[in-house]
Amino acid sequence: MYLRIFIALMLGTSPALATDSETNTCTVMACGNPGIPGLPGRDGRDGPKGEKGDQGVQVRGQQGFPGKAGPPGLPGIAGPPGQKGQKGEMAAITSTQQQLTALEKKIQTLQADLTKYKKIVMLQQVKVGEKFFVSTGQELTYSNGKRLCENGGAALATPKNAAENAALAEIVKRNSKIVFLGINDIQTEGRFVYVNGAPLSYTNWKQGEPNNSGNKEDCVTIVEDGQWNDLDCERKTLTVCEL
Ligand code: MAN
Ligand code: CA
Repeated sequence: MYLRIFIALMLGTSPALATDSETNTCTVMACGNPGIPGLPGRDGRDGPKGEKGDQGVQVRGQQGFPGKAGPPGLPGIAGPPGQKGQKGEMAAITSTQQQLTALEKKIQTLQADLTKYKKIVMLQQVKVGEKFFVSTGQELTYSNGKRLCENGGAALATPKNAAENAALAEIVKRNSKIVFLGINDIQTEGRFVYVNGAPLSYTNWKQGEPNNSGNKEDCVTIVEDGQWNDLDCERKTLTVCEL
């Protein structure tokens, strides 16, 4: 500045004529001490838009609380029926108790029946040694009685000794009915044999018997006193079998 002023003086030109962006507000003669700074200028215009910045690091946040329950859905189709459940304990006990009571009642009835049948059997049969004489309760001809016994796996009563004869006589007395023995002389008149054809090993004829009365007595009966009498095979007597 001072250099310019000096040059101006030397060239005879007025510094005032010198125009300059820094000096056009004052003249050489007017410049003194600097004045106070002026007010700030107005804001400049906005600059051009900057480039987009880098995407920041994205950190996933924590899961939030569950939302409220939605409205209930429509009912589904009914499934197939399940398997039958087990009986309740009490029901099972009650059922067992009822079955037990029913069984006890049945046993009582059976016991009463058994006692009765035992009496019936005792009255119908007599045991002598290993042999049993059993009454069938039926009055039949010799052949029908024989068949009845044999069909039952037995044979017509055939006492082979005094003890057996006495036992069979007991049944005759109880029933007040004579009984056919498993003895006959059908094959040969006057020759009595067992059903198997063997000759008799024991007899207990009543005095005067066998007399073949009417020439038609080929079978043998035992009467109440245990004695024997030959009789018509077609007569009907109490059928007693032996086992
Ligand atoms: C009498 C006797 C027996 C005979 C019977 C027939 O009792 O003559 O010998 O068997 O009659 O009914
Ligand atoms: Ca006779």
